Amino acid sequence: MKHLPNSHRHTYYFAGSIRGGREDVARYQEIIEWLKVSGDVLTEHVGDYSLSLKGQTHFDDTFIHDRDLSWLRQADCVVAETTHTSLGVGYEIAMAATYQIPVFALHRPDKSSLSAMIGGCASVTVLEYDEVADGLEQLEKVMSERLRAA
Ligand code: 6K6
Repeated sequence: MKHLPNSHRHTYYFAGSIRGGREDVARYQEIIEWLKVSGDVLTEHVGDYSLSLKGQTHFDDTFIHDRDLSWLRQADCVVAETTHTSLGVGYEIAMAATYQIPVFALHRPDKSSLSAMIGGCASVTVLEYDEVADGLEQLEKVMSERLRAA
């Protein structure tokens, strides 16, 4: 698979379900690894198998919320995997829209229906896919059109 040109490294914020359920973590990890070729992923832990639903965390929720929002503000774009519904991911998408940061939402329509509040949001480009390779191909195309090199 091709990747975005390496002339400019982007800063990505990846969003995927944590307390909403970890069933898609392998998929998140694949997407994150692909993003890391062309940029820095601020939220690599979202694809970490050891970050389990009930797992211990060193940080309280206020710290997580404030740190994640400060990362979000630094990102060139948000890449979200929205198939597994998550309040946190929905909130991150809404905040990205508020900060006018583009959001690319990878969604598997045969597994779940995307909320109209995400699908209908002007900041969100929805990429419907099934196999990860197909999703990443669409992502590459849309990111090279939408993210300008610095
Ligand atoms: C760890 C183990 C159980 O809960 C945690 C919380 N730790 C988090 N650490 C970092 N980011 C988080 C955490 N919880 C939520 N987020 C952010 O919200 C991530 O960036 C995800 O994209 C999103 C997931 O939200 P939920 O509602 O599914 O947890």
